[in-house]
Amino acid sequence: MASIRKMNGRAGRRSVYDRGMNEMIRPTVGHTACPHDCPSTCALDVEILDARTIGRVRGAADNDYTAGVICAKVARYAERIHHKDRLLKPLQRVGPKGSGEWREIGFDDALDLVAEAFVKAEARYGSESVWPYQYAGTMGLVQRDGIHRLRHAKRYSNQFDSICTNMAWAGWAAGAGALRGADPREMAKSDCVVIWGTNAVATQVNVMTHAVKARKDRGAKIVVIDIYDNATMKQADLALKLRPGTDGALACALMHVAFRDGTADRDYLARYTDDPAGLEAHLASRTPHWAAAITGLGAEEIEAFAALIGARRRTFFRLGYGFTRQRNGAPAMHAALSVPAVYGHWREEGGGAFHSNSDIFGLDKSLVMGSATRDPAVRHLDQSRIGAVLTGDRAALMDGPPVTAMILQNTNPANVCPEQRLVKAGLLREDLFVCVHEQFMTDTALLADLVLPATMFLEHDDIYRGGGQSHVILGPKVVEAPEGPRSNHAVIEGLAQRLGVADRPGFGLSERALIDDMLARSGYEGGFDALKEGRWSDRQPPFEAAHFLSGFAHPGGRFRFRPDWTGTMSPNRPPESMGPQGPHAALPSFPDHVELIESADAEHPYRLATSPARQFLNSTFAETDGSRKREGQPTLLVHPEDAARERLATGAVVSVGNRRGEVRLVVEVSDTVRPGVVIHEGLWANADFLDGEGINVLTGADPVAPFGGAAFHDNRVWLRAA
Ligand SMILES: Nc1nc2c(c(=O)[nH]1)N[C@H]1C(S)=C(S)[C@@H](COP(=O)(O)OP(=O)(O)OC[C@H]3O[C@@H](n4cnc5c(=O)[nH]c(N)nc54)[C@H](O)[C@@H]3O)O[C@H]1N2
Ligand SMILES: Nc1nc2c(c(=O)[nH]1)N[C@H]1C(S)=C(S)[C@@H](COP(=O)(O)OP(=O)(O)OC[C@H]3O[C@@H](n4cnc5c(=O)[nH]c(N)nc54)[C@H](O)[C@@H]3O)O[C@H]1N2
Ligand code: SF4
Ligand SMILES: [Mo]
Repeated sequence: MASIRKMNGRAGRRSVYDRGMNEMIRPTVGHTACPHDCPSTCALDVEILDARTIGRVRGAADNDYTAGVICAKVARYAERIHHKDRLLKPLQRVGPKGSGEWREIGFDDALDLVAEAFVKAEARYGSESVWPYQYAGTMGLVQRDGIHRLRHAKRYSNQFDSICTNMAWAGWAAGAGALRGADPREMAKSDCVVIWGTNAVATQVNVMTHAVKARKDRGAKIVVIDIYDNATMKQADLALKLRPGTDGALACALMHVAFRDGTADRDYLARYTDDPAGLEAHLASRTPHWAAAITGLGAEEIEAFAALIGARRRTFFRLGYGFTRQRNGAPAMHAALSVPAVYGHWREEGGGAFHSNSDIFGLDKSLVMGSATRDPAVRHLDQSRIGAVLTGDRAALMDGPPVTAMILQNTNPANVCPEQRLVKAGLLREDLFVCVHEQFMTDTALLADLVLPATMFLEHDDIYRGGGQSHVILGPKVVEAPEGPRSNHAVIEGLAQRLGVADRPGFGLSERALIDDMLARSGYEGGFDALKEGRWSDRQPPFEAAHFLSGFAHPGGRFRFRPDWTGTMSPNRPPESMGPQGPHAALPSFPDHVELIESADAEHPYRLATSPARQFLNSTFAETDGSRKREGQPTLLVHPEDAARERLATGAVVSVGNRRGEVRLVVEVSDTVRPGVVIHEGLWANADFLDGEGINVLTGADPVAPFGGAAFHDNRVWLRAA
C-alpha cells in the first residue's frame, strides 16, 4: 500500500500493510461520527493502522441512516489528518498583519499572550470588547460549544448565529412550530420523493440512499427542484429548473391546483390547519400560468408535478437549505412546507416533509456552555456581519464598544462570510488582536496575530447529533494526535485558568465528564461508556408525533398557513439570542412569492448563486489534493446564450461584479444553468482565485427577514470580459 504512505506524506512509517500481511488480517477499526457541518452526521468506521495513523474511512453499515454510505471526501480523511501542511506549532506573527511571517512559540506562552490581550481589551473598553467567534467546523457539542463557557464567565460579547440556518428554520417553524418532521428513513417507503433546494448528492449523500431505494423497491418518482442541473437533478425523474428565489410561486401553484382539482385533503385541512378557507381564497389567482411567469417553468411542468403529488399519497418533501439562501427564503420555506398540509401527505408513512431534527434531541448542554453564568444583558453581535462589526459600524456594534480582541475556533470568516472585503479590512485592523485556533493555515489564520494548532475529531472525545436524521452518536478519540496540536477544550480550559474563571461552573472537567453530565441531565440512559458500547442512540419520535398527527407544535396544534413572523425562530433559539433582525413587515400573511430578492436590473443583468462544491465542505477540504484535483479550479458556469452575448468562451476570464466588489473567474459555458443565471461552486480558498479574493466579495451581509441570515445565493451581478 505505497499509496497510503504517499498520501499521508509520511514515507517510512510502518503500517500493518507493510508487513506482508494477507487478506486474513484486517486493521483495527475505530468507531466515531463525522464532525463536519453536514446534515447527514454519518456514523463512521475508521481503519486504524497504528496508534497515530488511519487508513480508509467507511460509513457504518449497521447504522440505518448512514447505511454504509459516506461521501468521498471523508472516505479520504487520511489525506486531511496526515496532511503535510497541517498546523503543528503555535505561530506568532512577526511581520506586518497578513504578511505570512511567523515565529514558532510554545503553546503555554501563546495562551499567556491571548490572556494578556483579553485583559488589556477589557481594561480599556469593558468585557464586551472581547468577541470569541466560532462556528461549526466541528459539530461536536463539547469542542464546538465550550467557548461559550468562557464567554459567559467573562461577560464577553455573544455571537448571534446567522450564517446558515435562519431563513430555513424561521420558515419551517412559522408553519410547523418545531424543527422536526417525518423520519427521513421513511423516504425509502415513499412513492414520490421531492428533493427541494438541496443538492443532496453533494451535500448530504444519504438522502439519495433512501430516495433511490424507494425508486428501486416501489417505483417511486424522484422530483428535484433546483436552479441548475446539478448532480442531484441528474438523478431526477422530474427535474424542475426554476429561477432563483421563485420557489414560493411554485408552491402556491401546486396548492392552487389541489383546490381546483379536488386533490386537496379537505378533511385533513379542517382538522389540522388554521385557515384553509382563507388560503383557498388567497390562492385563487396563483395559477400555474401565474407561477410559470415568475419561475420560468412551463405551466405544463407545474401541472405535471401537481398531478404526480395529487395521485401519490406517499409524497415526501425533503426541503433543503439552498432555496432559503435568498432574501425571500423564509416565506419560500413556509410556502413549500404548506404543500403537504394542503394535500394531506402528512397522514401517510412515507409522506409528509422533513428539513431538520434540531428540536428532537433534548440534550442539555448547560454545563458545557456555562449557562449558569450567562448575563442576558450582554450584546449579541451578528456573526454574518463580522465585516461591519470589525470596521466599526455603530448599528452592527449595537452602539457598544469596539471589538479589540478575538479568539476564533472552527470557522474561517475571511473566506466564508459575506462582504469579504470588509471582513478582511476588519481583521487587519492594527488595534485588533486576533488569535485563530485552526488545523490549517486558512484565509483567516493568515490574518491573525497568533495561530494555535488544533486537534482533529479522531484525536479527541466528543458527542454529535444529527440534523438531517435522528441519531446521537458518540465520537470517542480513536488515534493519538501528533505532537503540538491541542483540542478546543484544552485551549478554553487553559484560558479560563489564566483569566481567573477556572472555578466557575463547567470548568475543570474532562470531555468525558462533560458528556456524562449532559447525558444524565437530558434523561439519556447510561453515560459516555454506555454510548460508546452502543455507538449511537436513535431519538426518532414516534410516527404520530413526527407527522404532527397529534398536533403541530403551535398553541392550538394547527399548522399555520398564516404565519406569525414576529415570533421566535424555534424553541431552541430564545428571543434574546436573536440579535438584530430583518424587517418582517414585508413578509406575506399567507404562502406567497415576494420580490425581496436582488432581482436583475439594467446594470446587473445576471443572478449569481454560490452553490456548494461536491468535494469541499464549506471551506474545508479545499486544502486536500484529492478534492482539489476533482474540483479543478474556481469557475463560473454561464449559459451558452449569455456567453454568446458577452463574447465569452470556455476558458476565458470574466470579471463578475456588483456594488460590493469584483472577482475574476474562468468561464465554463454550460447549459446546466438557465439563461440569466450564473453559478460558482465553492468554497475555494481566496488564494485560489486569480486576484486572491474569494467569491464572498460579491455576497451581501444585510440581515434577511425575519430573523437575519445571509442570502448567499441571491446576488445580482454584471459580467465583463476581463
Ligand atoms: N459537498 C458539500 N457538502 C456540504 C456543504 C458543502 O459546502 N459542500 N456544506 C454543508 C452545509 S454547512 C450545509 S448548511 C448544507 C447545505 O446543503 P443544501 O441544503 O444542499 O444547501 P446549499 O448547499 O446552500 O444549496 C443547495 C442547492 O440549492 C440551490 N439553490 C440556490 N438558490 C435556489 C433557489 O432559489 N431555489 C432552489 N430550488 N434552489 C436553489 C443551489 O444551487 C444548490 O444546488 O450542506 C452541507 N454539506
Ligand atoms: N459563498 C458562500 N459562502 C458560504 C456558503 C455558501 O453556500 N456560499 N455557505 C455558508 C454556510 S451554510 C456555512 S455553515 C458557513 C460555514 O463556514 P465555516 O464554519 O467557517 O466553515 P467550515 O469550512 O465548515 O469550518 C471552518 C474551519 O473549522 C476548522 N475546524 C474543524 N474542526 C476543528 C476543531 O476541532 N477545532 C478547531 N479549532 N477548528 C476546527 C476547519 O479546519 C475549518 O477551517 O459558510 C457559509 N459561507
Ligand atoms: S460530510 Fe456529510 S456525507 Fe460526508 S461523511 Fe460527513 S456527514 Fe457523511
Ligand atoms: Mo451551513
